Amino acid sequence: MAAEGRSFASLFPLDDTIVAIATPLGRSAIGVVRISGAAAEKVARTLLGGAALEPRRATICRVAVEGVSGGATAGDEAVAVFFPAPRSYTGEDVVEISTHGNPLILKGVVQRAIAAGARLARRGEFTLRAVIRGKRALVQAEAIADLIDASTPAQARLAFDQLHGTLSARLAAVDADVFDLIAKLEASLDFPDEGYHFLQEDEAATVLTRVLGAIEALLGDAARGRLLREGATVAIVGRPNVGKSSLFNALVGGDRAIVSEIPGTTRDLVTERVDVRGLCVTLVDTAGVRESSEPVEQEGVRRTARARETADLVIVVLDASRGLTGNDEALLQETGDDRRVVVWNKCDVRAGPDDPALAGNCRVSATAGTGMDDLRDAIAVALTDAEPDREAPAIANVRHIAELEGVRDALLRARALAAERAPEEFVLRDLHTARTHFDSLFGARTSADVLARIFDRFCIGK
Ligand SMILES: Nc1nc2c(ncn2[C@@H]2O[C@H](COP(=O)(O)OP(=O)(O)O)[C@@H](O)[C@H]2O)c(=O)[nH]1
Ligand SMILES: [Mg+2]
Repeated sequence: MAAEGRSFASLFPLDDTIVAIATPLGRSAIGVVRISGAAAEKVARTLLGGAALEPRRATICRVAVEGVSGGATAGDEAVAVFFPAPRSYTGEDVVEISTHGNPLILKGVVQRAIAAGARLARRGEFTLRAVIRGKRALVQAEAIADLIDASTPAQARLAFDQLHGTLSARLAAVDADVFDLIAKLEASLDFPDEGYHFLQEDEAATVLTRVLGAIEALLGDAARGRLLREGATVAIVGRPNVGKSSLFNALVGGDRAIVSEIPGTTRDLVTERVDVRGLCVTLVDTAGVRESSEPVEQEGVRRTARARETADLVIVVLDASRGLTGNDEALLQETGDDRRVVVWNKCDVRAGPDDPALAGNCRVSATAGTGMDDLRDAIAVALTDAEPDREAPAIANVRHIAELEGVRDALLRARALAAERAPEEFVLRDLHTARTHFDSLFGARTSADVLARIFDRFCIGK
């Protein structure tokens, strides 16, 4: 890998042995310390009192931890497994030591490993080594970070698809087509008399049209992929007392926001993350929009305006028991250009107006809990412009999208040149540019700085 910014070796040394706690820091039945590198087995033996470790066999042993189980006691019970290279997570020699899941014990084991010659691993360093040793493609490594971060099943599925190479396979097929085309054009260059001899008439343009179709399909689904991966912000807005906080609580499933018959109760923004049909939604309850001379409430109204501007979707709540007021009409007008869902609340008291122009998208009762499923569907559909439960898209990561757009732009130029039968050199230049973008997508030529940023998202021990 060529590093453009800082040198790769200075950022990611590979010749030493690294150690870290692989499980979350906290109390649990079992905690795992992972050691990777040429000296992994030697370091582990030192910790475990010289017990021999057979490859891929769980060995029961004891590990003494200073201040906890040293000296007179024989040490905590542990189970160690040795995975010799290359059949391990990193592709290097790896030893995993499971102990009781107490942070003092786990930190003690790491300390002893360091004393025995290992170095504390940096964030994502195990997975980075897996990429460098050829155990994983870069997009798969990124998927591992996504999988760990996922908080809805749909997010996990998206990461899983990527991890299992669905995306890599689709991209590799496109890359292979481009590579074939390059080979044929280069061959034509080496035998100039033949002109486009190695390509049929219009073959380059035909291949490029097919390839561009595949890329456009991937990019077309990217907005939805990003939404799935990164989630969306949804702001609940409306006049005071229409039941915004009640609706917020009903969607969150708890008494998170204060509900009161006194208008102007909610003054600050209250946010909560909820799973709406697999989408990770950050729901924002806002202060009621009204004129007020009270400074705190005025600030609340200002924050509401800001929340509305930054939200991906607004839920405009109307009070069915009161019907439409002048303030409601103003709010409907203001949010007319926003992505929105209009909700008639308090339909347990009175069904909203019959006028179809005022019907709104949803009728609910926040306190009785009716209509909430329809509301969740409406939110998901409004956010995705589609049925929420469609097959998960393959591309979702901003970095991947940007590289793929680079590929598309270069191929569009190449196709235009090929169509007018420009000299091979010109077409080739754009095809090579496309492959440069593919290379950085796959990690074959990703700069050290980009790698540092990608792996910084990982937890230590991964
Ligand atoms: N009957 C009925 N009352 C509701 C409903 N939703 C909210 N309320 C009542 O309306 C009042 C204002 O509710 P709140 O959620 O604080 O409104 P906000 O000011 O818009 O946040 C409270 O007394 C709620 O109990 C509903 O669906 N039906
Ligand atoms: Mg409120």
